[in-house]
Amino acid sequence: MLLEQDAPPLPAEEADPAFRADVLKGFADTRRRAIPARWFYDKTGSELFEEITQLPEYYPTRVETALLARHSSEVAEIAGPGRAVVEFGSGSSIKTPHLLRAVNPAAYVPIDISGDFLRESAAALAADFPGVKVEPVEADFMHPIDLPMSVGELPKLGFFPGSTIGNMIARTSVDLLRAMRESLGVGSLLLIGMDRVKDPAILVRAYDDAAGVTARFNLNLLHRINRELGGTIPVEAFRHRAIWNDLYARVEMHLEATCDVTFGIEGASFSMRRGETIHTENSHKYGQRDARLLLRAGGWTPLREWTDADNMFALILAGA
Ligand code: AVJ
Repeated sequence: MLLEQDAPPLPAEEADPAFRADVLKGFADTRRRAIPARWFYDKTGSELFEEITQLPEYYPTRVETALLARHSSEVAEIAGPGRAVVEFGSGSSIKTPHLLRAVNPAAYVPIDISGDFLRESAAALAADFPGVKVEPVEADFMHPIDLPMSVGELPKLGFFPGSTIGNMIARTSVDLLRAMRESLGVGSLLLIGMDRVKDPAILVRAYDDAAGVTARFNLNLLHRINRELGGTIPVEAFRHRAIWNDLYARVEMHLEATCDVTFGIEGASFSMRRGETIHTENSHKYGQRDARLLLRAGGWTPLREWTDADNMFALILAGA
């Protein structure tokens, strides 16, 4: 059982200034309160996300891992030997061994914003793949990245699994794809996972599971604000909501006030009426043609794609 009670707040100087800025700005816009999804992933949030990936309703991780196990050898045939595999937002790198085993790259460059996680999983992979030079880079992959000198000459295979691109609105996704093209260079490949548009009932269940794990994941953001920013948010006055927004083809997660509430965050006071929400995440879904168009808009040419029998999830290989 994970503990999410509010531990004593961190002294203000230890709080991440970017977190503070996003939260204060997010609560101040009373027309549309929103906090970027990246702030879900403190230690508890990362553990809860791992739990989400095991849920019966949350199909993306299972389906994508099966697709990788099944089709990595075809990726390897196209990529050829001696590439540098560059993984964006590697996190725990759980899906990577399938790809590395098949592609047998010269180097593996995991990029992640969270250094601790990054070094741990990089060390584990280095031990399992002694022939592969592992060069972790601690960086925010939303910006173009200078890759380590040692992989400069190698042709690249970018790897962006997990439908992470789904968290971004279209304009940001295109910016990211273009930044990746710049980081990896002409002649590189990109293997990307995207979640498909499907029956909204299946989608909503994947983000509102019966065991309530996703609800805890969402509500943990409020605990985190209380912990790290000295907030006084009454977390029990909020409930998790997952809705399908058909116009934008995305699942949205919100935190809804179940009664009128007033609370403080770092000296500022905020009020919400019952029924008002904080928008905490978008998870965009892509049809086959949507996915191809998005890639081309970002400067990538779709080369091959693989999907499961039920067309739940797609792995797409594109070239720059
Ligand atoms: C990690 C962004 C791919 O959108 O499916 C899972 C995050 N949020 N359940 C997703 C998430 C709630 C996940 N991504």
